[in-house]
Amino acid sequence: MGYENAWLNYRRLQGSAESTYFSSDCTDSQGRTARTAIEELKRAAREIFGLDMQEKSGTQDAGICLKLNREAAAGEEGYHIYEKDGRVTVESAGGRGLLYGSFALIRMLQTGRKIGGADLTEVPQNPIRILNHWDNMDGSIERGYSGNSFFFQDQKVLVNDRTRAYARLAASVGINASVINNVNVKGNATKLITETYRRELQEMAEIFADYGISLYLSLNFAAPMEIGGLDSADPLDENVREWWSRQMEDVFTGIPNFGGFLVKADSEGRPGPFTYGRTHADGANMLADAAAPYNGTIIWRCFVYNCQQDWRDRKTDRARSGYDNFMPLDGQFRENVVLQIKNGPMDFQVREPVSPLLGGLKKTNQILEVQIAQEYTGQQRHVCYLIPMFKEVLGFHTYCEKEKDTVADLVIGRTYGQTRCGMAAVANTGDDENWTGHDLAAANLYGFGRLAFHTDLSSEEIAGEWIRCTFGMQPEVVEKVSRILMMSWPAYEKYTSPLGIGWMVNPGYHYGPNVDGYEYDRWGTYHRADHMGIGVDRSSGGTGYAQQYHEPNASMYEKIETCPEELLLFFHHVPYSFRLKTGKTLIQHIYDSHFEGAEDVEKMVAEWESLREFLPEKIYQRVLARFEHQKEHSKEWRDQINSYFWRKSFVEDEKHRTIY
Ligand code: GCV
Repeated sequence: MGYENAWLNYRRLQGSAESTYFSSDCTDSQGRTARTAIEELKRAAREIFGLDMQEKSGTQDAGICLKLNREAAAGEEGYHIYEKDGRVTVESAGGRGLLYGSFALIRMLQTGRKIGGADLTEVPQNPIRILNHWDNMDGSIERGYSGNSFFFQDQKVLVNDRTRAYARLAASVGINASVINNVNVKGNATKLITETYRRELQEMAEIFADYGISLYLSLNFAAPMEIGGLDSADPLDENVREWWSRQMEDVFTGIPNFGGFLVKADSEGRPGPFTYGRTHADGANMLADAAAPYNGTIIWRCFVYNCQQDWRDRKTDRARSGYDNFMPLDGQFRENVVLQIKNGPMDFQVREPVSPLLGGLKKTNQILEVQIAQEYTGQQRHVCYLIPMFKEVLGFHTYCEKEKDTVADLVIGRTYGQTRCGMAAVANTGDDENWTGHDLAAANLYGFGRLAFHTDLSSEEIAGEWIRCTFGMQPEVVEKVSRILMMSWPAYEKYTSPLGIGWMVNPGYHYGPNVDGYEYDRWGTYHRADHMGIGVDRSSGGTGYAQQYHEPNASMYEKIETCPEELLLFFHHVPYSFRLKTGKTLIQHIYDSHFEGAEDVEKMVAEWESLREFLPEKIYQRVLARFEHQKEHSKEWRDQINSYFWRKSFVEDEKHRTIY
């Protein structure tokens, strides 16, 4: 399928004074990313001004000069853009910085910022800014809502124009690493580390390297047995260790700019060190030792829990499992291991508390994992701009120290001085023409990159940039699309599962309402509703999960009175008659919230409909079709949930609206 250029869809600027800078460029760097930067500037000159940019050798007479200065204060990935006497300089200590600076310069044009007099320095805060693709070798994507994979098809690795287009998009927002295959590594994906796929992966890695992106792979912990002919994958077995050392040598020396591996072990049926009575530190360290000679990174996921739970058992709590499994190992991991921690303790619900591992672990490298694939947030059929959620997570005070204690401080390495740390997103792309299925879902991909670069950017700023780059600068469009984006996550929460309860979805595919879908299941995901009340008691009298936080968070969550209401039912079992701060009873809040959420969708649709004349018809229609579905589907959510609770509680809606 063809592809569009998403936010890199440059629009013509007629008669703009800025065009004079774009008549010529130069660089004193021989590096490949600087080369890419020059090509990107030329492309922008062509597409925005219709200019054929001339490349000069001297720095004196060029309009834009990319200057490599090993001493530059902005470092290897940061940049300083300044204009003086009609010339623009982009300065950095590294090729990546020159590339990011060039994209920033183009973004200035596309968002209407003046280049004349510019003096802008930006340094990415997170060292690792990585996308995790859950793409399978047959071309399907686990939790993919935008078509098929553009990395794999029919058990083959794809390398084509789209590979470069992807790398461009990712690099333009500062992504510097990408894991291309699913963390559930099975079948031929296990062989991605062997000769079988080496040539294609080399080609892909070369393209990625042009854009400053390191290729990563997910690996199968049982590979020594599945493809190595060994009878064990025990991380302390010498034969196993040697086998991994040989594999790592082949991969790291055979694939240019290879970054390392992502590992899901002992989780949801995947193999891991537990089989051999070993710890996750034993497992991760074995791989880390094998990767160390090449400065390779092992990213080890903390998504480890018992998925064979008995729903009758009220003491076992899935929310506790990340902390229970990994806290005892703090300080035992090698320097090139990074633990990747999902933002919440469960699994990417529309609202969860921040994982207590963030701020719990003090001597271990950490990456925050978020999901921009909208698995539980509308699957890219509903609009749900997730950057405000990520901002809340990043801004959360863990109280792990007296200062520099937010999640952002932790993952950028400000709290404990780590350099292998950062942010990961489960990606939302596929081979759909517009990359993300829902056009507005591209704001999450764009936004993740920008936020990982700069955790201080606000959700509104990011939305504004993305809208201007994607749709242009008409004030109506900027204002209304921004309003839609900003109200979308709260709306989704209101009509699906407010107050932190989560999980009321159809099992397996996780779409659409099903209040008891996961209630009598083995996955540890319960709401415990009865005729009197709802919620999970995670205080000391319940599962004790609230005590995994530092004070004062532990006490805040422990008590109903101080627990933030948006998480009330995550932490407490609450009677329907309980009065919230608004004075409403819990049951009335449930009814109101679902009616309100569905009304919010109608407002969003009306905003979109009023924009028809300002948008390309194709995009307008594409989004409208999704909105029409969302409108109907939000009513389905509203009616099913409200009817369920009315039938359970027998309490009438004070406003006597229709409940079935
Ligand atoms: C890739 C959830 C998803 C799974 C996913 C898993 C994970 O359980 O539903 O599809 O597996 O998370 O993050 O590993």
